[in-house]
Amino acid sequence: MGYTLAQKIIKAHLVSGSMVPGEEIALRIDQTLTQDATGTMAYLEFETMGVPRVRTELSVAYIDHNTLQSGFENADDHRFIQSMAYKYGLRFSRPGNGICHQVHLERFGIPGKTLIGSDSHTPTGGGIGMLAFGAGGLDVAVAMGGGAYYITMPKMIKVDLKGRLRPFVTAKDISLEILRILSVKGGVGYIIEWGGEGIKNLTVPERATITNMGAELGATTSIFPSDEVTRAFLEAEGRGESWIELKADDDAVYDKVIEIDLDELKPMIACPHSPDNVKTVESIEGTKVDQVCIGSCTNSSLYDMLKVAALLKGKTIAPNVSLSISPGSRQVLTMLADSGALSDILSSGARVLECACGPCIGMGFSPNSAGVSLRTFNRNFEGRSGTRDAGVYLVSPETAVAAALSGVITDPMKLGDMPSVVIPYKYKVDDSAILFPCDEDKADEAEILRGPNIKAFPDSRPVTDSMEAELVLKVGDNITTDHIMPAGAKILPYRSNIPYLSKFCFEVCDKDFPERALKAGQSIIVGGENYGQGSSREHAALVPLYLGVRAVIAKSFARIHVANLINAGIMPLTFKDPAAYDMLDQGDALMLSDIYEGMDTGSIILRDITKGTECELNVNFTDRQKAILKAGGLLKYVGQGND
Ligand code: MIC
Ligand code: SF4
Repeated sequence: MGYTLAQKIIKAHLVSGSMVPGEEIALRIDQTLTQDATGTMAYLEFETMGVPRVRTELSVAYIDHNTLQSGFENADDHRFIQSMAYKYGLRFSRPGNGICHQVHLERFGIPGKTLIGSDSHTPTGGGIGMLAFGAGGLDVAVAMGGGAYYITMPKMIKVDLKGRLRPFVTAKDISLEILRILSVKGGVGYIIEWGGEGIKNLTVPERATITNMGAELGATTSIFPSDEVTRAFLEAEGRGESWIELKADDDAVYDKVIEIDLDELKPMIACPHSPDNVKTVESIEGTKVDQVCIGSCTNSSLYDMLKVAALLKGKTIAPNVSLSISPGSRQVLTMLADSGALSDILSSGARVLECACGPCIGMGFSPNSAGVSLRTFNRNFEGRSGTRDAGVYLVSPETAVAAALSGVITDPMKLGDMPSVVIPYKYKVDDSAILFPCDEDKADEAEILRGPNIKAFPDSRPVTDSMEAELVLKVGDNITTDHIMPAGAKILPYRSNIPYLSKFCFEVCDKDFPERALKAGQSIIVGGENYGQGSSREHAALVPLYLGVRAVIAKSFARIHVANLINAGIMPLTFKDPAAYDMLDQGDALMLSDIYEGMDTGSIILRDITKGTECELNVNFTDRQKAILKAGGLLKYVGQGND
């Protein structure tokens, strides 16, 4: 039996474990990336581990999330990360150089290599055949130190693309279609491999849009083969020597195969407040639009921007619409400027923002109250835009332009003929905003610059054999990390200050939660399906830890969040019978006993002391995870000399 493409890369990087779905495997990691919103914490953790230099083939620290600098906090954190990169052997991508995933694809990604990044959209690298995973900062810190990355061996889905996209139907519509089919939890436990005749006509930036949004499916990662299209992209970036051919064996076996006929696909739109709330654009045409944002790591490539410029050329946006454009990288922006496309964008009335995440993570450009915002981004969770009652819709750049011009949601197929857009044969390569580290023999003298915004991270505690705790918060299905630990311009600068951040924990669901949790001392959270979906931010575990949360009991969890909980020493547990969820109420006193025995048998009894009832919980931990929980989190576990 042959191997799928992902299985081949896993096999080549396997450090321990067997490649049986559901088993724990450890992978050797070739490259890492961090961004600043998760990076400060990751580098503090790396520092604690006492490793003198990074041990990967390549590690890059990007600054792209917190670039507003509305106070000293961001600037201090940038300097901290820059000084860490210099001392410990990382490349440093300066603020303004672009969004980590876009820049990594352009300048560093290599087919067949493994990459982990402290950002959930790291699978963007799958667009050039990398096996790239989003991970918590601590897992990235461990990988930088040369440690393996532990995951559950995923099952394999193949998506077979047939036919060819029609004009105005795009890679983003393929992403939205697969979200419609599978939902935001449909990819959990799977790697998604894209193949079929239809991929031949998809450029690398289009493929990267698709692998990027695999994160929204909850997939472990997504990947395309490395073929002639990949070779052309790498050659255009002046990196043709990095290319190798990679594909699945002809007799590879997949657990699921999904077919999408590109000829039949229509422009799609994800409606508020979930990326899988997908409809055809034509079905909601006419809805008035207040704001349109084009950019983010999903749709900010040169190809996307050139299409946008061509569609805007000679036209003016509707008076009721505010349009923002954030090119994904300095390379994209420079080439837009050189080709004259930038002036087509500017003359339409668009506002050009920095090459950064910007509005995608609520760093500015929040919609007006109850506003309708169409965004080419990947997430439309409630409140993420910075405006609680805004309705955010996710669309392709083409659909975004159609709405910006007409002022209402409009099927882009009505824009007339699609102007032809040619991607240049060579990209303009300018790495002047990527700084090199110091030589290894100078590292001792290199100083780490720390600002007052950096506070100690919370002390985790070993899981005890029994515990009594209050059910301090009960929430429903699909709780995102944006619910647990919101981002946005007001809070994001405090990513290295857990005590301050804690004031905003679960703000979207329940403003009183932090105070109640602190009062309870030791507490448990109860959630529904897919708890912790979305971002890789380990703050969604570290902040609850600071507030005294010792366990989260849910119907099911998202992959990265469950790892972050364990790394923080918080037990993720699931209901044996999901109906037990209904019997628990906020405020109940709960009791877990014989936890250690339960870790071995796979189940423990939860007693509701208030109600005098009981239910059974699943305890699914590998031996390593049990040891991490008993040690009081991954940092302590590693500190004890373990891998
Ligand atoms: C996001 O898109 O939610 C983020 C901001 O990029 C996060 C990382 C973070 O919270 O810093 C992610 O996707 O992991
Ligand atoms: Fe940045 Fe948005 Fe991409 Fe997250 S999803 S990395 S915030 S652009």
